[in-house]
Amino acid sequence: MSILRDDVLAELEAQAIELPSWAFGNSGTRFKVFGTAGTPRDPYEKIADAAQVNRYTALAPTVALHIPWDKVPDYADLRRHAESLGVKLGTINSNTFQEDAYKFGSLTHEDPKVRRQAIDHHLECIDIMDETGSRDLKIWLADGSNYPGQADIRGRQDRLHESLQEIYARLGDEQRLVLEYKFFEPAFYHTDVPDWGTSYAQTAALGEKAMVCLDTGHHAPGTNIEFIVMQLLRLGKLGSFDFNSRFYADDDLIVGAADPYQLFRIVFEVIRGGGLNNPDVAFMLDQCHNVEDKIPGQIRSVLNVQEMTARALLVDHEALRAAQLSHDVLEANRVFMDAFQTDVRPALAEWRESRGLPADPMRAYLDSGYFERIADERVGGVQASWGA
Ligand code: LRH
Ligand code: MN
Ligand code: MN
Repeated sequence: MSILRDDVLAELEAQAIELPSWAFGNSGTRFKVFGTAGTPRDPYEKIADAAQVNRYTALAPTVALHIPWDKVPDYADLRRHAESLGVKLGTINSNTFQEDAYKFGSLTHEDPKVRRQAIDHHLECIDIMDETGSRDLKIWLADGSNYPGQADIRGRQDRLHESLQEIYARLGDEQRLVLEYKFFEPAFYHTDVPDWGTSYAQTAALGEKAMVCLDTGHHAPGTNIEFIVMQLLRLGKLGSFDFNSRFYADDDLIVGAADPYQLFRIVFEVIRGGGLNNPDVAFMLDQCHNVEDKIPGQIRSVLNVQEMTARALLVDHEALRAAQLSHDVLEANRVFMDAFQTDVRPALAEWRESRGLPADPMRAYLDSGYFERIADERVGGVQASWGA
């Protein structure tokens, strides 16, 4: 008998993790971006690579786009391309952080002309969503300032609200806006949406179709992220995750690589709060593979999430609750740790095979010859990179 009960397997079978198109392009630090063989040259090739991840894991049925990085002349055609490869287009990410006009802000800018440009960009993103069939518009703003006194931080909140209101008004009935927060970078003194409280306040002021996006790499070291997850789920405002892991700042490393226990604790609160396989909560990756191969990096990522979900589903809630009620501190902690320390890998491998999937998706991909083929075929043209 497998250690994974049928109810656990049913949850795992329904699990879906969205991949970021930009994870397949080249990325790096401000010091160097290393090129790699076979790197996609356009959004079509990025989606083809993302489809490989889904093919071997059945965990990644959608791909998020970033505009303008993934700008194409015909989004309906891009959608058909994705669907022909067994995946769908997901969240549309706006981008107001790479144009000179936005040096001092976008949706919060003092100058109405710049705000107009930024709002129009978001309206264009919603037009794209109509064509791609996407539900979510994800907004992350680089807006902020570097020096105390440089900006009217209060006025910027008011302008942010006004700008968001105009964008919100354009959303269709089935569409949503998710507002991502980040405590610093690129601004080093203040950021206009630095924390979940600000994102909550701004989205609550808009209405039900506006939710918070929690990027796991966007908190100060030591932050209890699972507490935020619990609170946002309680408030019905957790719209999506950007999963990644970090050692220092916004490192965008493979989820579960730096602190698997933290990922376990986050997923535990997701389950506790009814967020697992809940259509209101989107699970996305937001990662960059600077030195490792990209498709295997994404395969490892979705498997890490699956593995930690399986472990979190194994927590014996009855025993945990009993220990909590009797204030048996050590027993409660033992029950929790017991699930975390369970090795679910053999049971997951067996279960995959029973569903016609490879027991080891990474091995199956590496043996498939796909990488050798794209390394051969994708010569000429310009490799896609984070930011292009
Ligand atoms: C900002 C961020 C945001 C962007 C992405 C490329 O740090 O997390 O989600 O869209 O990186
Ligand atoms: Mn993010
Ligand atoms: Mn980030």
